[in-house]
Amino acid sequence: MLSLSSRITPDHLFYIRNHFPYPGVDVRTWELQIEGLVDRPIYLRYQDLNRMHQVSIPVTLECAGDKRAFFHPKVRGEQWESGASSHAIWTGVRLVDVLSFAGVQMNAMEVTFEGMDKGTRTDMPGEFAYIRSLPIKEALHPNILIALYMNGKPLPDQHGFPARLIVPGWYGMASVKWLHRIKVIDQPFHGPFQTIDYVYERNHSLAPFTEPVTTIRLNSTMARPTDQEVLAKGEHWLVGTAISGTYPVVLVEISTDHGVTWQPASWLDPHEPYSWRRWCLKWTVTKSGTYEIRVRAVDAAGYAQPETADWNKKGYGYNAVQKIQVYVD
Ligand code: MTE
Ligand code: MO
Repeated sequence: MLSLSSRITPDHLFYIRNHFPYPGVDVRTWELQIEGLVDRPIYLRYQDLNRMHQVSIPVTLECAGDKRAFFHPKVRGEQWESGASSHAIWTGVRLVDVLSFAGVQMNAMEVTFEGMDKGTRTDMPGEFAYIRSLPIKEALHPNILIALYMNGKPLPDQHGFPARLIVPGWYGMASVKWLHRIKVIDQPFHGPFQTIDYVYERNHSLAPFTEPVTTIRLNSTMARPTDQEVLAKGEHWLVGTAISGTYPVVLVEISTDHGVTWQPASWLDPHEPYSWRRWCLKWTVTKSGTYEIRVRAVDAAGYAQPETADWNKKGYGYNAVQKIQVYVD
């Protein structure tokens, strides 16, 4: 959710996405276990982590299902429009520091991250914990955090207290909350949260295929005005955000005439690698009527957002050029 006064989302507006009921964590007995293919399996208490070297990184989280409601044909799942993205400054210990301390062995292939929440699924029998993995190469990236603080305060319960993973640039599912176990393994992990969920699944008749959901796709979102809003004649500020998990976003363009002409928006924030960038454009409208406003972003590699989103069965990664309609009185 965008705040006009700050790049940071106010706590009460930060989106929340959980697969299971809250685990209820007692920090006095909580420990983070590092195990598997490591030379020294370790247990870290909250105080231990707090005594380690901390870094702060601004990171925007976006749910892979953000904007799912805009897919045609419709797909099942939470019918997010564009609210499932928020920005915060995360502070914690670098994952690579903890892994180096434990000593990752040569045959490591992936690292799994387990949350304390668990429950049942409708598509598979049994009880599951929320577990995700990262390839070892990704897991050793210095910007991945075991975050203890969000905007300078201990993580709120709903965002993963006492510790969560923050994987900058990836969709939100990778940032495991209520983290309590990290395990180094020598084979690919096949848990349901990365084999059934969070895969782009396309049923092309000849060659159906799946591909894991990873980094945030280039996207831009209009926050104001909202779709179907009624505006008075005169000056209006069009404002929104743009993001990409890979190449920097370099341009946001707006069209108020069905894509015939485009005008560049101005930036409200400097570029930062893992953060959304707020943009704005003043729009002066003198004639009443119905207007369609389009917004699209372009990244440093020259990619622009697609006209239509890449449809997939579970509705992840929607990033088509946004179109809204407003009425001017
Ligand atoms: N971690 C655990 N343990 N359990 C979860 O259900 N949901 C993931 C991720 N981490 C989840 C989790 C998903 S899908 C998203 S989009 C983000 O958390 C949302 O983080 P937030 O609720 O702090 O915004
Ligand atoms: Mo998500």
